[in-house]
Amino acid sequence: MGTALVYHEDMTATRLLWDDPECEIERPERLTAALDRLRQRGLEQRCLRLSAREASKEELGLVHSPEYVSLVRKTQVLGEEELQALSRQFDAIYFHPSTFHCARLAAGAGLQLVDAVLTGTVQNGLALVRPPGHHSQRAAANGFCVFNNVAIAAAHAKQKHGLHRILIVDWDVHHGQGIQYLFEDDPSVLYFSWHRYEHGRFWPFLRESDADAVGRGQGLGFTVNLPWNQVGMGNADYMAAFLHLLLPLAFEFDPELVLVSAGFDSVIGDPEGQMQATPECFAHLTQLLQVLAGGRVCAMLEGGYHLESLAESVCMTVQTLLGDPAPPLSGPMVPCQSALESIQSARAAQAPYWKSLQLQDATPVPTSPSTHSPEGRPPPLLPGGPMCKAAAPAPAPAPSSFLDQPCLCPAPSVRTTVALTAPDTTLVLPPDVIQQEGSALREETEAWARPHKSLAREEALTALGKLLYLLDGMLDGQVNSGIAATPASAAAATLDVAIQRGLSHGAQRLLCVALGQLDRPPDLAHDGRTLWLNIGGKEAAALSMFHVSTPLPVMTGGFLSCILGLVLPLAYGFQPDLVLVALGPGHGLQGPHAALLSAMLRGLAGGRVLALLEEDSTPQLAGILARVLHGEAPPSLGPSSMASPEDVQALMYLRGQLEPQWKMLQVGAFTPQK
Ligand code: Q9C
Ligand code: ZN
Repeated sequence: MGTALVYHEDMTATRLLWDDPECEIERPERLTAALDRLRQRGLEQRCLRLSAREASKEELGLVHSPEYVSLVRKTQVLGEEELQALSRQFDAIYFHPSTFHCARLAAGAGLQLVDAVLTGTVQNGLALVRPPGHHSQRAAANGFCVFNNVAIAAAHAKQKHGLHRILIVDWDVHHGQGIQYLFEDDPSVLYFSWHRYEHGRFWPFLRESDADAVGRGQGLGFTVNLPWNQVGMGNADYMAAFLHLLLPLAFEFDPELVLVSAGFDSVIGDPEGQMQATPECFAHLTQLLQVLAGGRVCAMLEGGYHLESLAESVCMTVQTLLGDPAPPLSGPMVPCQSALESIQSARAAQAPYWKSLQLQDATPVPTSPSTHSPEGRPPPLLPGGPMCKAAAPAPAPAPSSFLDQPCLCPAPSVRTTVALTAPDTTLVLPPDVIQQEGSALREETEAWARPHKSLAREEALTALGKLLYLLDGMLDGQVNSGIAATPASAAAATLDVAIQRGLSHGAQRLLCVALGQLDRPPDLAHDGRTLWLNIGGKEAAALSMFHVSTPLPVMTGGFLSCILGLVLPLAYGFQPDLVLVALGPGHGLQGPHAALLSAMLRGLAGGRVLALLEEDSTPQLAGILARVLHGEAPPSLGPSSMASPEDVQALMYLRGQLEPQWKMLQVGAFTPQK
């Protein structure tokens, strides 16, 4: 359905006119660097370009006081001296004669984006704006922010579009205290922010940025703060925060719209953030958010001061909004101790308000004593303080031995292929999804089938030929993802052949997610090249770190905890370069559940996912999986039920067994119970 890019060149006009080392990083080149890179990559051309309009007085009045709006309006006619004097009345702010115009365009861009998404003109989009917004308050400019663009967009979505549940994800490295203040008693806006905090020693030095600030009144539990107490947080830390904190709450909240305060000062290289996450991580964060709210994601630029990192991360975000698969994450997927402590303390603070966090967190973790000074402003941190990664334990020996770079092929020419046994004319598919005609050579197919009794039948052989042809296309890098079908009686053997074929034709690490009654192939080598995960086993069991089985969760809540708490942490820890997901006999998954699982597995292996269905699956199921693998948003699951005690028990047991090897399973800094 398309991606909007909202921009106006006029927003490059505002700039700092005097000397101020704190403010000089917020400069016009931030926008031009991002836009130039989008053009270079051909991404801008793939978007629906919208020219930003100015927000009206009434629209600004949705969150700001009339007096404050008039004050900012008057800066248009002030001289440099007066601008500087007024700027000094706020923290980390500069005004320019063009500030009012730019800030109205920035807020207007957000409104246009939300309107385009909520009227169905586009699926999602990015507003490239400055000045940023998330620090701005009802009657105050703050931290380079004049009008609160994202907050205005949220208020507008409620007022003009009648929305009841809006999720705001603030991945900027600073706390968007402005957004927090504006919605802290409002249960219709769930505000999540992670931020550099260092126990209160980092700007804006607020007590209410800590994890125990959870909102007030009706809004209790709808403010979620994740303070980072060390610098150097990386991909594993950010992914753990999403999997173990944000996403459980977000699914339970079931938003109708996702707004992203998309600051990129949380990326490696940024002088403000001092974090380590790479630009690719933002492709993954975006992709994870796209499974919410039917994919209605509106991102608006906030901070980001390292031009190279900013430009690259903006490209990663836009590329993912456009539906391209995310590039694999690099580096060991081991969250650091400090990150785990933060995630655990935020989970503990939120647990009273969210059923998805209850039951699971049996062992509370003592957090470090508060270091707030009596004056409220803690002493500044000594330069060269301990870096997070230096303190982190070395990665577990077993996985690190095969943590070589995943093999990266050039972008495939075909994104998704459907290789059903008989081409189905009733399938609803995007125009560029190909229905595959080809099959592997007959002799070759027979050779692969020979060891398997269940593959002797003609129907099974035909299906296998099509699957092998698709798999070869994927391994050769012509095709990115696809679906294939097989007779139910041949599902296990077909999957076995697919695994062997994948491993012998270039896959270094193959993740196999088998749903329903599918036994692990008997001759599968224990060499760590295959991670076998069966969902639908009789009981939770980890025969080895590469052979995991868990019962099929019965309720939506259990299914989500299984994906977020087990499947994805294992998958991201394993870093496969090929993913097979098989819906075998008795998988019992409904379309939306299967779609969600497939959509989330698409974050692995550069989106190289092959889904294997039973031949008698409905065309609806085949269609929905093809569309999701192609990059469309899965349908919302709706309100989630609580996980059953059995589901939670299975998850806790496996976590206890597997946490020592798979560090992404950790949700907190506690020693697992045996
Ligand atoms: N070195 C945004 O990213 N200065 N605003 C902090 C600490 C203020 C950041 C000084 C930073 C404001 C939108
Ligand atoms: Zn920031």
